[in-house]
Formats: sequence, structure tokens, C-alpha cells
Amino acid sequence: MLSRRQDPIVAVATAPGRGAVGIVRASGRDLTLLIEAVCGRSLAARHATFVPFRAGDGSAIDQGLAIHFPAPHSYTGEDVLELQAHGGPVVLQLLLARCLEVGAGIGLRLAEPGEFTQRAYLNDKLDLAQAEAVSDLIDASTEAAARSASRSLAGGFSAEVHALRDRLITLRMLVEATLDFPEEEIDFLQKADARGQLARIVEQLDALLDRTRQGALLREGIKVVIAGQPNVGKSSLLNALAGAELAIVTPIPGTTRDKVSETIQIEGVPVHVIDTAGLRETHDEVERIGVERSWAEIEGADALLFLHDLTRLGEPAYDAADAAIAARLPAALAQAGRLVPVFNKADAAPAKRAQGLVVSAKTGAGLDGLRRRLLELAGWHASPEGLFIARTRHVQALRRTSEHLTLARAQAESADPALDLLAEELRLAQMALGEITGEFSADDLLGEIFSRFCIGK
Ligand SMILES: Nc1nc2c(ncn2[C@@H]2O[C@H](COP(=O)(O)OP(=O)(O)OP(=O)(O)O)[C@@H](O)[C@H]2O)c(=O)[nH]1
Ligand SMILES: [Mg+2]
Repeated sequence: MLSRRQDPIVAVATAPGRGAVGIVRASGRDLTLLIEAVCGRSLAARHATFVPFRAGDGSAIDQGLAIHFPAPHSYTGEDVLELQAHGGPVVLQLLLARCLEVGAGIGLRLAEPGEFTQRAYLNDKLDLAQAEAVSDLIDASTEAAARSASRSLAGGFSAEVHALRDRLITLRMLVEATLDFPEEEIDFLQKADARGQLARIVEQLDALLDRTRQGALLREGIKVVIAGQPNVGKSSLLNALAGAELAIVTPIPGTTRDKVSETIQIEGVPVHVIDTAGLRETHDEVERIGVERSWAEIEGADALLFLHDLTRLGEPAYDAADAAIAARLPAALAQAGRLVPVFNKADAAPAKRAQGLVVSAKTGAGLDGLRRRLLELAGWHASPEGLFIARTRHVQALRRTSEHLTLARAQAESADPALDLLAEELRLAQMALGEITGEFSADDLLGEIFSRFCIGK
């Protein structure tokens, strides 16, 4: 019996719903039987052949193109069969059912999410960072994210990681060799400029870490919550930023009851903007739940736009209500500089001044400054050109690499370096770096990564 990792798999590879063309894809060690039963003939390698797809009774389910990619020259590295049929959900389900029926004898089963790409990884067609880029390319919500995912998929990010790893290995070899000749150790390290090598590795790592952080930002974006008293123009601001009438705007305080969110792009960075119910004491049950949700959103915000109505500044009751909200805001927000006071309706109060950003959701004045401020808060300073898509996981692995290198450096630079400790820190640094491309990865991490893919990929 084959292990689950090796038995043949099949899935509809195209998105659910109607489409001009839909694809059923199978992968396994040997798909000859499946090909002959469904296509009624054998197929030339990597040639599109127009065939009727046959049902069990010999009738045609549909006609379309069949392509056989014999192992190892395929996406997964195994035998792959692609059946391109008409893209109706029923046709594709019939075709899928027929494949499962024919393939029952060889253990053919439905693929799990990401299983095709997981096999590509296990068969060394892709490394882990590239496999993740496949999923990121499919999920990309902005053009910049898609382009940088494509760069990562082509191996751009992995190549930088490998370059760093190679320099690390060279240095490790030197240190390990020195360990074997203890009487010459200090001299040996000095001649080979081990400290200089280490310093250059750290420099290269810092640069990569910075770009990786930017790449992760491009993928994950930031969550910006707009909150404040009722009627200050929160929904108007969301609409102005999004350039569409998403949230209902009326002069009646308490219009927004539930959160409304939209992802906008600022210089290619996805910014998830959330409009919330105005914060006030209320006896209205629906509004009260809305206000509770507003507070929950505020807790999880990367940045909070605390919106005020400029025209009402200086009214005692209004200011007291703002002060009460400010007192309840999580202290961490302000400490991290993620609390942004914004004063709206500048068009209606041209003479008033305020401490913070002054905008008008109505005329659009000040919105460019607000967008710039959000990018600054996110820590964005790159241009998306030439960036690789990356994930928080990668940033964390690089941070751990950096920590080990810092310890290694402390040893190398001490008056009496302990070479075995230096060697150990360098080894740990290489391990942390290797997690990115999957050279050293735990099975549960792999499960976690591939389970987030769509089925058929
Ligand atoms: N003059 C002026 N009026 C604005 C501006 N922004 C919003 N308004 C008006 O203020 C009123 C309230 O706007 P909303 O966007 O619904 O306010 P809100 O903060 O979402 O209100 P709630 O959902 O009730 O909490 C509406 O009449 C808007 O037309 C602005 O920049 N200038
Ligand atoms: Mg509103």
C-alpha cells in the first residue's frame, strides 16, 4: 500500500463556477490506466490531444484537450494528466467522478488543498519559499503583490537566502577546521579574516531582513480602524479613501451599526480599512452591539484613526465625550505611535486649528497626507519594484538567524573567543535560515503551509 503522500490524486484545478474552460488534473506515479480509460487511447508526451472523455458505458461526457506530462517533467515531478473540458460545474464533476471510478484500482483519491504543490516541493521542483509564493500569487490582492510573488516563485528570494547560506557555510568550514587545530586557532582565524567575513554576513542579512519585511508588508498589509464619536464622518472617510460609496452616510448620529471594511491600496501596499459604529453610550440594543464590535476592532488595529469633528471642537459635551473615548483606548496603541488623531470636516471650519492631521472627507483635502502617514506607520519605505513577496514566517526566521549571528559575533570579537560556542551559533544561524527554503522544516510546519492552499493547486 502506498503512503498517503504517494497515492495518486485528482482534483478540479480551475475555480468553481462557470467558465469557458475547466481543468481536471491528476498526479501519480503511473497514470497509464487512467489515461487509456478516460481518453480511450494513449497520449504523446506533452502534446495537447483532442479526445472525447469517456464515461463507463463508452459514451462521451465531453470533448476536450488531454495532456500527459510524464514524470519527472511535470509540475509535481510525477506523472500528470490534465483534462481541459468545458468549464461547467456539472461537466467537471462528472469528469472527476469518472477519474475516481477508473482510478479506484490504483488508489486514486481526491487531492487535499495544496497537495499538488506539496508534491512539487517534496520532489524538489520548488523550495518552500517558492511553494508559498504559488499560493501568494493566487491570493495576491494588488498588482504589486502579484508581481513580487511571481519574483519569489521564480526563485529570486530563495537565491538571496542561498547566497547568504553559502557565505555562512564557508565561514563555518573555517571555524570547524580551526577547532581541529587548537594550537593555531587565533592566528588562523585572523589570517582568514573570520571577523570580517562575519561582519559582511551580518550586513547582508540586515539588508535581506529589511527587504523581507517590506515583502511581508506587501503580502499582509496593515489593518487600519476608523473610530470616534457618532457623526464625525467615519463612513465618509472610508468612502473617500476607497473612492466608492461603500458605507451609508447620513446626518443622523448612529448610522453605522456594524463594521464595514474595504481593502485599498496605497503605493501597492494593501491597507484593510475598517469603518466602525460611532462610540457612545446607547440603550439601543443593535447599536450597543455595534459599539462593542467597534472596541473589539480597535484592540486588533495596526493603526487607529481617531476621528474628530473639527467644527465641534471646543464644545464642552463633545470634548468630554472624546476625552472619555481617549481614556479607554488601549495604552499600547499610543505608545507604539499607532494612534493617529484626525480632524475631519476641514471644509466647514476653515479657521479652526487642531493638533493632528486635518482632512475633509467631503473635498478630499488632506487625504494624501493621511495616506503617507499610514505608509509611514506601516514601516513602508521601499518601492514595490524588485521586491519579493514574503511572509511573517520568513521575517521571524531571519530574525532568529540574526540573533544567532549576534551571539557568534560577540564570541568572535571577545579577547578570548570560545571557538566551540562560535561554531555552534553559526550552525544554529544556518538552521534558522534553512527554515525559509525548507531545508530544515518540521512536518507540522509543512502541513500548516500547504493546508492554506486551494484544492487543485
Ligand atoms: N462638511 C462636511 N461634512 C462631512 C464631512 N464628512 C462627513 N460629513 C457629514 O457628516 C455627517 C455624518 O457623516 P458619516 O460619515 O455618516 O459619519 P459617521 O462618523 O460614520 O457617523 P456614524 O456612523 O453615525 O457614527 C454626514 O451628514 C456627512 O455628509 C466633511 O468632510 N465635511
Ligand atoms: Mg458611519
